[in-house]
Amino acid sequence: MPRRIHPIVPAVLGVFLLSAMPLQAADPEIDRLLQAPVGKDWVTNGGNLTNQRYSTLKQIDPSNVKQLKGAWMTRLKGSGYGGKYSFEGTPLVKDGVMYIVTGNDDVFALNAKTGEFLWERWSGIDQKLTSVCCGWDNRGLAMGEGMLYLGQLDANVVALDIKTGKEAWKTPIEVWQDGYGITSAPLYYDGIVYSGITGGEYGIRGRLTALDAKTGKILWRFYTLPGPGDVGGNTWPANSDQYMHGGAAIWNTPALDPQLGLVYFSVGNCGPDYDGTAREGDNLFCASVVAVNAKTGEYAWHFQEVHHDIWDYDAASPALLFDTVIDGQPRKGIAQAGRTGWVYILDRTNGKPLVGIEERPVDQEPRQHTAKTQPYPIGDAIVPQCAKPLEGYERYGCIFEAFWEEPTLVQPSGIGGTNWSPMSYSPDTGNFYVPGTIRTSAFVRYGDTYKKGKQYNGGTQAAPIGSEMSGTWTAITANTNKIAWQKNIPFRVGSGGGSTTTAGGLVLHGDPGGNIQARDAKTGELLWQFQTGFGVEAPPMVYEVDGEEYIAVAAGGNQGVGSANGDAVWAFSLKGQVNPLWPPPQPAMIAGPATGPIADGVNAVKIGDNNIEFGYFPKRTRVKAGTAITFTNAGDTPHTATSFENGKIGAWDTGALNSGESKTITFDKPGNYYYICTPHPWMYGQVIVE
Ligand SMILES: [Cu+2]
Repeated sequence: MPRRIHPIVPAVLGVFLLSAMPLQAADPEIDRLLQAPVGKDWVTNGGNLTNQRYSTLKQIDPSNVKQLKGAWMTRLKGSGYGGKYSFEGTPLVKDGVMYIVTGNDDVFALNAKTGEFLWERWSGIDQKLTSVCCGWDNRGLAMGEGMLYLGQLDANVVALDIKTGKEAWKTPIEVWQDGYGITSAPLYYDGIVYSGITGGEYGIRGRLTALDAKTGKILWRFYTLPGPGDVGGNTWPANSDQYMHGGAAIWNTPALDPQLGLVYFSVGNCGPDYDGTAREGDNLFCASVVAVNAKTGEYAWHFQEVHHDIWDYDAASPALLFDTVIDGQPRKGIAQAGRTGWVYILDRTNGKPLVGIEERPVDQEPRQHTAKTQPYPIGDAIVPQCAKPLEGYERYGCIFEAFWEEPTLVQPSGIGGTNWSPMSYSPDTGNFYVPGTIRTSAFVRYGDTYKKGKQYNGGTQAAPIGSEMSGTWTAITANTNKIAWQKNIPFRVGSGGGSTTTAGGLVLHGDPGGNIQARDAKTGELLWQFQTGFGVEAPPMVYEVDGEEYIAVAAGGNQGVGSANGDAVWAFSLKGQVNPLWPPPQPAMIAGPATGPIADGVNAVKIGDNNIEFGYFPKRTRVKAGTAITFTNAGDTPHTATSFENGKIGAWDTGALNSGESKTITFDKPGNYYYICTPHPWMYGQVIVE
């Protein structure tokens, strides 16, 4: 029987014991690729265990990148093709075969040289899930032991035979009806599959789950919300079960250091998102980077980026491991790009800041139990961190500005900064390549009661009608946390596809307007772009077949950004012959419903119709004074139509409408009435009353 490591053995000793044992890896080849620099194959979501998304291939470089054309483009038979989906998966490639998962959790194997279908596995997932907070998506796959691994929106982890796509095992790690789901790509290493979990908007108890790769048996769970007596348990109110509903989801693939024996992951927002009244304390491990023993799940260290989060400031982007030199000393680093707009750079042996992070006093709101101080990394933020004044709004401020029930403008919004999107790291330049969103939110608190499986937000945050939204691409130098270069761009990419970088000296990334783009890693200069025909909101990856280098990316839009939906995978090479497509409709750069046609005299508004889920139809309607308008939820998840006037909400409100429910509101006075959906505050509608 294998020796069981007693939980009180410190992590560092546990590692010693493990490395002293002569272990036979379950899949030596995949384990070797996972620990090596990425070359011909790309076998895990972040490229290898570091999540650096750095490829050593260099056939394509700044001198020839302009010649790139499509080698092939394959439409995935309508999988994930509908307005409720986002296409966020990174393809994996091994031995000339590409594997890709769509927002419907369907998996396809393609010939990586030609794009031809080899097999397909349709998830058959329940189309009536009510636990999907923010669009149907899946960020990718893992592989090992002759299987592919994926997490599904219905909270199952599934293993497929890599040769046929046939299901090998399926393990529910939770119950979707209770608000749980999986959007992250799992990580495979040394016989274990690691999976995150979603539900930060549903009052879940977040965790990392480790499963036996062969059988799917759950080996251990590390709860991101500690109970009484656990490390961090004293950061929740005593004699309260609030920690059981505090969110702290894991959106992304962990990173893993085999030498240190630690697995690292970023942890999402606290629940209820915008209401801190019932959760006095720092609320670990919300908005944190956490390290645990990779074999046992024992706590090793944590770093909290936002104490007592009330702004939805998740740590959502994947944690990234890198090595650097500071003051002449080689250091083992870990970095995470937060929604706050900062990159947090830490020592991965102990979680202590590597460049420097200061605790500074911040604005206070006693009713929210705001933390007295917040961590301010030394260095540069990748987006502005102060909201501009706006007519109609009395309260505005910088990051960590506290709020109560009066609308308060804060930038970055809770969307980021950097949202789920991965940054990349080039050991050649020593830079991180960080996607950023510039967007201001009007935060309001209103309180909520926990009900199992229901949205549990306690407030909302919509961007003011007419406010500008854009983005940045920034190179941040890893050993100084300073900007090496920065480019302002028209679209929000902080929740877009993130970046990938190469030894050829390129930074590759998508664009919500439909292009895949290549920049010079040293200068940020845009060297090449190619119109794919759909919003590119997934991370590119790089591989080689028969001596030829390819760049591949999924192109299928993002419902939160409003970029064009699709079901395409593109691969590019220097010998490619396929030409670009026409540009799709562009996503909004101004918040609100104020584009598109006005429906005259329409007194019935459907919510979530046509498989779009997160929208109103019509978005704008014009009626005579005294008209009663009926709002009907034709979607699957509960929605509201809630009045939104200069950030104030609820002058009129349908309340939460379940699927099929309606509510009628009579508009007596002429005027212009904007509204939002409070749990999905990127949904806007407008009623013009004459
Ligand atoms: Cu909604």
